[in-house]
Amino acid sequence: TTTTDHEQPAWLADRAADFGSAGYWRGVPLGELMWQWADRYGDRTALVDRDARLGFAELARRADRLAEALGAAGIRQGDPVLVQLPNSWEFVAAFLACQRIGAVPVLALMPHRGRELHALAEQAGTRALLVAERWNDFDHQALAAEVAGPHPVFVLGERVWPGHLALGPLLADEAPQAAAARRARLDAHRPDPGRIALLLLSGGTTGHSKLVPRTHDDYEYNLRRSAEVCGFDQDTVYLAVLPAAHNFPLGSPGILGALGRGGRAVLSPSPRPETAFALAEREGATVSSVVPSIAQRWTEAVAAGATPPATLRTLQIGGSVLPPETAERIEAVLGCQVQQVYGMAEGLLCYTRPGDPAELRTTTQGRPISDGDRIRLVDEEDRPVPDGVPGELLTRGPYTVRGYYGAPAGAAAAFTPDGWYRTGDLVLRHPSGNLVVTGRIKDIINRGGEKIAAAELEEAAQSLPQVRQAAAVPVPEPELGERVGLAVTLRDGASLTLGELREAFRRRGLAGFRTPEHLLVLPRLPLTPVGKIDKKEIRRLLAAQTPS
Ligand code: J2J
Repeated sequence: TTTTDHEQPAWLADRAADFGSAGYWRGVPLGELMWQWADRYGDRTALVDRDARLGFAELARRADRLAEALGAAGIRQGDPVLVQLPNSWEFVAAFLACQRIGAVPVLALMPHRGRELHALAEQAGTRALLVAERWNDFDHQALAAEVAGPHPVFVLGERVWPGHLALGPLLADEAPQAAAARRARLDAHRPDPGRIALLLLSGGTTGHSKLVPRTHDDYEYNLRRSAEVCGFDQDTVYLAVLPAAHNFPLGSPGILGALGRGGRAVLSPSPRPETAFALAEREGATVSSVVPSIAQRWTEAVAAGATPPATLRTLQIGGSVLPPETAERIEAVLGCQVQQVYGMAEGLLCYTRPGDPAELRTTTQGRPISDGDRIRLVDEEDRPVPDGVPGELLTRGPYTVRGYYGAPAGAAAAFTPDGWYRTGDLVLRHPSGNLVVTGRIKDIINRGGEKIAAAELEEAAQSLPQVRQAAAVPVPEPELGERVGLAVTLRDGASLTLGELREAFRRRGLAGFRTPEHLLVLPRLPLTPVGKIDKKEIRRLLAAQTPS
């Protein structure tokens, strides 16, 4: 079955039957949640960004104003809205504005280019775009104009084109009376909390990128329970250095989890140690979340003489493998506790707990947040593996999806017929009950936590006139964990250098981080005994050619 924008997948009803009445869900749409925070925390600081400091009530008033403007532009409940904004208070306000009217933000990353945005817009059926005018020397407004078709484009920045809408004025604060009237008008159109609240980009599965439909109910539970498990409270100062479009900094517990507890979020435009440390120091950040490659960069900066932020108590690390020795070194050098996070946009979140002994913090990836989370570790035939043996992790639970949005080709393979999500991760159960991620079976490249589907790169490569066959594989590397490698066979008489390949990918509108960094030209691709492309052998060949 195909899900169109205003339809809700059938599995939502099944899951509601399982979890809706069991006390996990509260029936609170995220936009209403924002006002609950505002009523509770008032003028306390919610967000810090550059020189701006926004209180909880102010944030809600500003978001409401944009919410009404989105409505005036024709955006209705269930309408997907493509959001491509950098870490900023405007990102959070725009996200919450969407939530107020039940519009569904589709969270794109800043490095995404034409190829990715067109695909997202088409897959989701987006009805509007919210973008930055420029970012890192790229003209996002021009790209948005290309992608938008007849739909409105909202632009954050100074030089807004005629025909586009300026986001800045639509996020302006206003007098309490006008705000109260607007709040009442918006309350009258409360979105259904059982419906889709946001579409996250899946990094999870083999094949093409997919959109993960998270509902108000499941995401609110995800935030609330994560914040509880991580001990977030009113004194929490969360430093957001990963792109807020990712599930980890957005809601695990991240920005929204900190706000939900009356804490605050400090938005860093970059994870660079110079930028992040200075902000952390200025704002007294107590916790941040990063991928292992950033944690390592921070550690190296301190080892080279930088002063680590004195107030930082916890560094949450997830998104890709963190070797135990690295975890130990991070704790020793940065002087904070490592909290490992094994999570996924599809749902399931595991954290080591603040009280876990050092050995569990450094050698395991934690345990699930919910007693409603179900986990099976299985072999190739979906039979349970013995304890201590790695198996593929299958999961279902109160905040884990049972299908993708729009049922793209191949999406069904990621779920069992009875709705368990196949993570594609190999995991074993540590004697403590915590989980250890030992590897994966899905065909992706995990480049410093950014997931890249091999199939998409192969398709892009095979569309080049020089290329006959292509296979994308990870090339292991100490800095990012993995980089993008591509092995190709060429058409008769053709030649191809890495530089030409990268330029061709750029011209086809692929994000820089998805562009191959290693190229191997072969007379033929190695095959397994059953005649499939032997990616293991290709990985070996590429690693052998790459000095590390
Ligand atoms: C090894 N692999 C990991 C870990 C994720 C919190 C934290 C991370 C993500 C995330 C997230 C890993 N060790 N600690 O959404 O809210 C790999 C697994 C997993 C995939 C999910 C969150 N933590 N991974 O990384 O949707 O392969 O979510 O299935 O981007 O990342 O990727 P993604």
